Amino acid sequence: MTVKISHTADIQKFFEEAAGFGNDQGSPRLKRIVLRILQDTAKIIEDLEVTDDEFWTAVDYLNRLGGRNEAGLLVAGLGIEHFLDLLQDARDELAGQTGGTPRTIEGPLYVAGAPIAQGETRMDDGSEESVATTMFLEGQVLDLDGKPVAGAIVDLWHANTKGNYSYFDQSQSEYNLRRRIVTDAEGRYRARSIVPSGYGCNPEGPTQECLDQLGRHGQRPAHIHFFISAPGYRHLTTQINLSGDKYLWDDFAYATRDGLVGEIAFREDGARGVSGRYAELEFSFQLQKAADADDEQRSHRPRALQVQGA
Ligand code: MBD
Ligand code: FE
Repeated sequence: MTVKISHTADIQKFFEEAAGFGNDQGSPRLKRIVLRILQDTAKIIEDLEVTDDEFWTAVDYLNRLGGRNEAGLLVAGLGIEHFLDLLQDARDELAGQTGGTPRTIEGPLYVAGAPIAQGETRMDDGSEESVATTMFLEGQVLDLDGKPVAGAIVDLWHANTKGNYSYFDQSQSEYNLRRRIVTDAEGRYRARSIVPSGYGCNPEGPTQECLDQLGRHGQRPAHIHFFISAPGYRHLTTQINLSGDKYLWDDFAYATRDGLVGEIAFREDGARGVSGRYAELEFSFQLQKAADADDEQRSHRPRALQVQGA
């Protein structure tokens, strides 16, 4: 028989005490959230008859998840980060703040402080020259009327041919495949880089361990991340997910969306001054007007910052 006690006055009073409602110190906001976590955790334990062994397995899992720095990866894989996008989309719809390039998740692998270039740059350090396909990526930043936004910052990052990101992959050079490009007078940005491979969760890590239990893979299609910002415009966090990838519509992090598929074209005509096969990808972004100064900023999510020379 299922025993339930968490709804009783005694237990509710106990959780309120544990959440700090018996004192006037600390943060009322956090107290409210922690109380709800305690109440809902207790309900899950009761309703699903979670055993003590299951509970302590979960506690150990959280320790291992944090120890491997994978909390941000798990929330992406469980679709919570995508849910935040869907929730913001619904809020925007209600507020009439619509149009332009869709947002999609940032993911856990951004590093702040990438080198800044005017108009165009090269992103790769040449270390994969023998295995990578050179990619020419370009496009414009536009407003909702299709007018160019000059001086916008296109902050972009992507994986190498192994699906790994510099900084998190210590074998890569500092800021490899990470740049900020300031758009020119026509709102244009240009990058020479390499075609990225899709990302796969570490098969030995706690995120993949959970996904295995859910019968799911931990793969993402090849993709390129973007933060796009300009004075007077709403900050945009988005990605281009590459056409032709097996995982394009089977992304473990649910980031691929209509309007965010990049049609990558492979050529071999020598036109770009590279010998052999290379790729072209054109993708333009449309920004909404910012409602206020805060709208121009990305979220305050804690992010990695490369320490120069470290
Ligand atoms: C990635 O490269 C990524 O973009 C996300 C969302 C999760 C894991 C790795
Ligand atoms: Fe990524």
